[in-house]
Amino acid sequence: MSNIAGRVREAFRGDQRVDADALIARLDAVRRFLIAVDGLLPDSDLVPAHTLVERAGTRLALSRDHTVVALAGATGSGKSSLFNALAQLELSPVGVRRPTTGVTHACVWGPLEGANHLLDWIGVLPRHRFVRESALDADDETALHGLILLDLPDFDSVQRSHRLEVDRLLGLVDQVVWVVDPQKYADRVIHDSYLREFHRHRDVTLVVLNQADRLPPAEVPRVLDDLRRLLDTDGLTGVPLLATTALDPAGMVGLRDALERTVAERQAALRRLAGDVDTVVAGLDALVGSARPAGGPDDTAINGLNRALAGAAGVPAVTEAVERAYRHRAGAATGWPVVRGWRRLRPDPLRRLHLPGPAGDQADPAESLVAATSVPDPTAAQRSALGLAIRAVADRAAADLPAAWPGAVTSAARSRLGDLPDALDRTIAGTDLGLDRRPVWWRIVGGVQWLVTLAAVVGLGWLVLGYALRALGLPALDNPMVGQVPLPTVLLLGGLLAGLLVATLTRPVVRWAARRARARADQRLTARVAQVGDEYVLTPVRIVLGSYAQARDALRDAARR
Ligand SMILES: Nc1nc2c(ncn2[C@@H]2O[C@H](COP(=O)(O)OP(=O)(O)OP(=O)(O)O)[C@@H](O)[C@H]2O)c(=O)[nH]1
Ligand SMILES: [Mg+2]
Repeated sequence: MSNIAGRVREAFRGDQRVDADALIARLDAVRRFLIAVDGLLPDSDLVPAHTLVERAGTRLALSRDHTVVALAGATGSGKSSLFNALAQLELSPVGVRRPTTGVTHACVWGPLEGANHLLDWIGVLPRHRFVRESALDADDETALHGLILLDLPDFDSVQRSHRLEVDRLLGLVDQVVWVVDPQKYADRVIHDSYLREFHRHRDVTLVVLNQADRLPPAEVPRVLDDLRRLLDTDGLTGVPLLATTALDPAGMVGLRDALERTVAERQAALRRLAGDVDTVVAGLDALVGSARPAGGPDDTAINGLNRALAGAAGVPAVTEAVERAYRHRAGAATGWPVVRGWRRLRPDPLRRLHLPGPAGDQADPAESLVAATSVPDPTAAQRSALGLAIRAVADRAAADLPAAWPGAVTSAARSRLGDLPDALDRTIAGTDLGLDRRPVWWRIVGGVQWLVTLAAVVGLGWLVLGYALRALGLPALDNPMVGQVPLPTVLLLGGLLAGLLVATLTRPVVRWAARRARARADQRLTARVAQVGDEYVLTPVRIVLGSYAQARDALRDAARR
């Protein structure tokens, strides 16, 4: 027996305490993680985390004074016998017909009232709940006060309902005592399907080799060693392992001691949940990975996006129209007055695109409210260039993220694609193209043109009057002379020539100024289009990257033991 006691002591290694507040903070971090990834990662990957948050919240709220310990194992290993032996009552039927126990039985040490809510949640029917409190016990049983012991059905059952019940309960209890017997302790089902799955719950796992009395005493250590080796392979190194005999009170001492310690520590529930958090965090780790959160879409991709947006929005067509409109309007303002009217008859290139025409020539208010331009729709090539640019932004932004995220980033980048055409059109319509004010120099040149034209008209009138007087035989006008040429002729020819000269000199200036106006409009339009790209493409991407960073931080907090 001393050998077994030694093993038990060795197995209770570490005795790390789990701080309730630290555990609550870790659970809170899992909750933050779930909020951050909501709608971004597949729900199926998040089921264990949601289950944990819900279960842990309920378990901690129900009772921290009780410790729920389950006896689990294959059929006939002696769970019910151990249960009855610990309770010192025949509570759960023990039989030769297999399987015997079909529903979970519970025995509560201490008053039942406090444990009832917990047992309701665990799902043990009231008629299968028992109380281990008797006046006869005196103080014998006080060491186990707070223990709720469960006798589970067999997990290797031919009855599917038994297995489902066991799987459900193993997710809820605070500690599990795995009961094996000398015949089936090496069975693959128990190791592969159950014990291995519990490797993160070593702190709340205990293994007993029951029916030790069926082995020759000399064989017990050998079987225990063999079982220990199997447990090591399962990842359960160091879990308490002891031999029991349900039929003999002396063969129950080790197990009873271990349970008393568990109850006294009041740690099993916290340790179990801490193990659950470890399991969930390990499962989520691949979803978030250790990649540093990206700062955002990079400049090269953003420039490419802006170019593609400008193309799709028809910026080149608009800026070309701006240049032509400038020439048109400047020509109308500074050209030779005789042909100005004719120029005005030609439509303004910007008005043709339903963009603001010359000052005072605004479209009617209803039209400007709709704010739809007639800028040509993007071509198929421009649309596909935009699609590629958006994908490039998403790809660059998600380049370092784990596999689960690039899809979410691409979806975000494309989430408002349908709204883009209207937004771009409204932006183009609402951009001040810089053609509203008429430059002062137009007025000066226009004024000069009027003056020289007036001079020509005066000269012409004067000459016509002179001819008329002569034709009627009336005394001729005494024309003043400029050198050898009469003044009216100077006025007429000089006015005409000066008008032509001013028009000729103005033309290159207008062309240069039109190019400048085009460049200015291009700058403004590109800046406004970039704002649309920021709002409709980059912001959704940044939101997902922000969620990634939050999820990563939350998971890191959740992993902190
Ligand atoms: N010799 C000996 N027999 C035992 C011991 N424990 C249980 N048994 C016997 O093994 C048989 C099965 O015991 P149960 O307690 O019903 O086993 P169980 O694990 O509850 O079985 P299920 O309810 O079917 O899952 C019974 O005949 C018990 O008397 C033990 O320590 N030594
Ligand atoms: Mg049983």
